[in-house]
Amino acid sequence: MRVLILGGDGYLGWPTAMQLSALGHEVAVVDNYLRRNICREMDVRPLFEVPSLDERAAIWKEKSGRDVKVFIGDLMDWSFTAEVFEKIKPETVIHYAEQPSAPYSMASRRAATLTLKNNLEATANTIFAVREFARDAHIVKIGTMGEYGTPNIDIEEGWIDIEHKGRSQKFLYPRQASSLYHTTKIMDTDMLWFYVRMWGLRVTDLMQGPVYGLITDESQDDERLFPFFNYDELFGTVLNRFIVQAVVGYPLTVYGSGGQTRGYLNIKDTLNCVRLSLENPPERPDLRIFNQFTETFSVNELAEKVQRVGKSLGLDVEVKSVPNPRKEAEEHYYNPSHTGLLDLGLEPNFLTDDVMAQMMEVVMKHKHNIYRDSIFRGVKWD
Ligand code: USQ
Repeated sequence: MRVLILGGDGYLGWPTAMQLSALGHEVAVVDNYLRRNICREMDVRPLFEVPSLDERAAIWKEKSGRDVKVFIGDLMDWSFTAEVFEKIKPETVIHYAEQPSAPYSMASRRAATLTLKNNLEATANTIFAVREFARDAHIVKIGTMGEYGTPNIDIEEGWIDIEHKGRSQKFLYPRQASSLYHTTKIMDTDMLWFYVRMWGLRVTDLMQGPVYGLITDESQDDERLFPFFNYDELFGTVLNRFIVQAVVGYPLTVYGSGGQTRGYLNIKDTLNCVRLSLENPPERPDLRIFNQFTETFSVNELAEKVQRVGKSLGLDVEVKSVPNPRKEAEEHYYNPSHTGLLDLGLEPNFLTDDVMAQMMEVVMKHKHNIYRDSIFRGVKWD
């Protein structure tokens, strides 16, 4: 299949490109290095240097013999977007090309408008380019479980049947996010649903929880192919942060009371969920939604696990509650369904002690790179 990955430089984009390329798909990647630039601007760094996309494609070619085409440019620029889509004529478009940090989106007016503009315009241009150059393409879009927030009722997989005054209809499940970043993902979903109705697109919107991990099958024997691994407050997801904090002797930063519960998944499962969606496309027109996570944990449960596994490796891990910089429920009901991807054949990689110990061992090798000042910045939501 001809696959175009938007946001191919990111934490998930590059590992996805390698996996699909290894499976024999024709893969092209697009990126404008937004994440690299924001990291530089905000003075945060991933755990290890990541070669440029062209360099990574060359390393991958040398190892696998396979080509990944690279396009560097901005999807907010229509002429660039049109040129890429016209050249590649993708059968599947995987759309990761978003400013992905909730804390960054809350940091300033400039960060907020950048997030809004980038995320909505890149999505709009993708939709228009599909209509113009790849009419039948399947769009696989990364959404977020954060679109739903933490409602006091069970979370369904994207849709809910409402009965009202004796009549009924299926609607998008109610969404109420707790950051501007998450809100742009709600807007993306609404936009995609609008154009599914107008133009008959076929879309899979993957409501993903926080991802952890850094090794995938294609990168395990070559660190030059590892993805970005951020542990700073802006771009690091909570478990990746806790692993680094444990290694460097920084007390684990549990925000508030630590009862915040989310659905988590291993980076290997992100790749498998995206691959399963690509291999099993919906018929046109459809907005198919899957909830993409494998297990739920509270922040306290994650901290307790990291502390226990850290101790078994001889690390002295302290857990410390810090005042929550975010506005979010710290104790809440959370029961989201997630059967769609399991039905397609997902075999989850669960968060075992071995998985955490393996992550800690890799991080220990790079301990000298850890930049303590970036671990906690206290970007306030209000
Ligand atoms: N948290 C802590 N301590 C920390 C960092 C986070 O207690 O040092 C808490 C947060 O307050 C939150 C939970 O851990 O309650 C998860 O935070 P996170 O930073 O791992 O995840 P989040 O900001 O919600 O965003 C991440 C990804 C985003 C994705 C989202 C899925 O960066 O791209 O959309 O996870 S979800 O959270 O389900 O919306």
